[in-house]
Amino acid sequence: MSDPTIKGLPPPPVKYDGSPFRIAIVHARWNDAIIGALLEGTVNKLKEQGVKEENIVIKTVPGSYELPFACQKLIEAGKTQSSNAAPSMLASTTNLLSLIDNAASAPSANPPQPAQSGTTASTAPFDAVIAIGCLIKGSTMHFEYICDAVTNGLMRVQLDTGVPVIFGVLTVLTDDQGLERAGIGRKETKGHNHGEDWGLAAVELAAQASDWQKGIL
Ligand code: RBF
Repeated sequence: MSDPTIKGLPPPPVKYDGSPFRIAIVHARWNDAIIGALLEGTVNKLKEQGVKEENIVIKTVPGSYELPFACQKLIEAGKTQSSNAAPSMLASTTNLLSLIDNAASAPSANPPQPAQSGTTASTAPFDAVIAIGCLIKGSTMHFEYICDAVTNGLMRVQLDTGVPVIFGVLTVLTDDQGLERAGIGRKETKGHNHGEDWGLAAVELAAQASDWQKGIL
């Protein structure tokens, strides 16, 4: 008998091409068995949608509470990296002037690195960021506070930066709920790996946001 459930994500109306996009993933390390499976599901789906492996940047933070800050900084870093890699005419003029102004000053501790030869990795700003974490309820109010802060924080980052931030944070009441939502349940039904949905959502939002940015509806 087919599953009578009506819950869940149907396939997108069109298949979006992920090949032009650069996607960042930031994941928490708490509850690492669950996180590992979610990360794998996310990356596999991104690649299935055409995102190039070299254009998937993965960073980690200790816990989910750190995710909003890390996403915001990574989005900024992507923009900075992009402007360092391809300076505009105005920026190059400014850079030349600053060379004269700063001729006697000490060199930067972290000078921009040239692209490694042979790599085709993009240095464009990120088209979407996926925040992955798993919060499991304990016996205190900690869970409620972190869930609330992370959810609001991630929403704020995407609205403030204009870069889609995919909410890949499980907020579960038991270990089993977490394992099942990562597709590694202990019962006969392993459950569904929600990382796959997050990979799909990232490509869909990146494609739509990039069109909308150009005025294409
Ligand atoms: N981080 C998670 O990503 N998932 C958790 O289930 C989780 N549970 C926590 C429970 C307690 C009691 C504490 C103190 C922290 C927990 N964290 C968890 C870590 C939290 O997100 C953050 O990394 C730390 O609070 C440091 O800012």
